[in-house]
Amino acid sequence: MAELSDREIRAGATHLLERNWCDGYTRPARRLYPHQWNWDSAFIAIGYASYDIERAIRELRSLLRGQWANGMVPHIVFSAQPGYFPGPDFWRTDLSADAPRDPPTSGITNPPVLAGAVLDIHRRTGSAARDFVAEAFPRLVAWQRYFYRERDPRREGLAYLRHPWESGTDNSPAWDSVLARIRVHPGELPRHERRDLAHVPASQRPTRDDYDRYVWLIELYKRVGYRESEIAAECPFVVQDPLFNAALCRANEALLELAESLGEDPGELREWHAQTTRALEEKLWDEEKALYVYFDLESEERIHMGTASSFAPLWAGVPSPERARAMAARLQSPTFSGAAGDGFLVPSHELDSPAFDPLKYWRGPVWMNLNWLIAHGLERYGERALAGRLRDDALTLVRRYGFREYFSPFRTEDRGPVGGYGSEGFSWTAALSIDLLAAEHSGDGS
Ligand code: 2M8
Repeated sequence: MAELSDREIRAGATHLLERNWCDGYTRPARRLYPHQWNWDSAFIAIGYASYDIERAIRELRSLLRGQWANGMVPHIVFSAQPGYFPGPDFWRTDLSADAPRDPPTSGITNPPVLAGAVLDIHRRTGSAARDFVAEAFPRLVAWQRYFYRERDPRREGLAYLRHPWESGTDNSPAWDSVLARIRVHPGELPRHERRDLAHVPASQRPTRDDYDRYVWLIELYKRVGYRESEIAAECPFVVQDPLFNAALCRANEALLELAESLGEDPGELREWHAQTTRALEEKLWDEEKALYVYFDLESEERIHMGTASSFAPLWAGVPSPERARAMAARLQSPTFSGAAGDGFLVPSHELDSPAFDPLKYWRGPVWMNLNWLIAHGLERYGERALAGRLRDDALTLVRRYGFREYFSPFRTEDRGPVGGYGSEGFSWTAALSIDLLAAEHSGDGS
């Protein structure tokens, strides 16, 4: 099988990002995702930062244009590009007093990876990007404050999600039992038409039932004018997620470093950071699985599922060294590495679960962004060989199959289907390949 060389990956990735660039931001994929997505832009900016700082800054400035008056940075900032559902006319965020009128946005958020991207720019440029960093800092703090004020009613230090799309891992099996609670009655939803199925086979995308529930939740937000307190009272989907909260923690860490260099008061950041670290440890750690799991605030029960997100707290430096060792062992166990230990890491869901599907989006495939952040986490704990395996697996998948949206975790056909799936020309796969190659060549994975 012909494989791309490092040089071809780098050239192909920069070329792809250029093609996906569209008037001030980068489309995650030209046809499937034509607008600006929040955490995509953060990963994409990390890729740009290694060869074009100005482009990285433009990307993030464009995203921050969508910030709401309550601090929330929405998961999509819409452009005039057609062909995506749900678009601005469906979200109707003009019903909220907090949403900007221009640009239109979605009415939910995304894992806060953005602060880390700003820190990356700051570390690479020192004082050269100081204006941008100083402008972004208060906005990033406002976003954190939004999470602790609006998404943590019990003041536990954990933010809840109120839509599967907020997690970024849209159709993860972790949401199945929570979504099952939403009964959609015939004729209850406004007419709408999915656009994703024009680009990717239905077998690789969320089901119709999933979409009905995604839409049902949007209808609820519109009915209450996007007021958080009313959503909190009515929403049946309120979940604490280990990746989202690891990102929250990582953002506090990044902002603490930025505060120090800008001479800003670190007070509340320090408190948030300590509180979220502790809460992840106490509430989401599952001793039996040796992983972090999810908590459903409606049923008051844990969702005992291991996913790629379960490893994200490593990236934020949350686990104790003992727990980190146990997690590294878990990653190499048949549940994640396959019976023969030769699967591509990290499948988005446990291989031995009945819900696992190697090709269906967030129910099994390997995703570049998860490998990237978990590899960073393993480095923090001195697990260099395993971190190297994650980077290597991600790059091998790109070498073989190109910049696909996701990949089967199987290495050879005798185990199951192999290959790249979802959209072609996917921006964060390209951007993070550039970053991984740079780390490999500097001999420094951190
Ligand atoms: C996917 O999600 C969007 C909805 O936000 C979709 O399916 O239309 C997810 O993979 C998400 O993590 C990602 O940010 C987005 C754009 O790449 O696509």
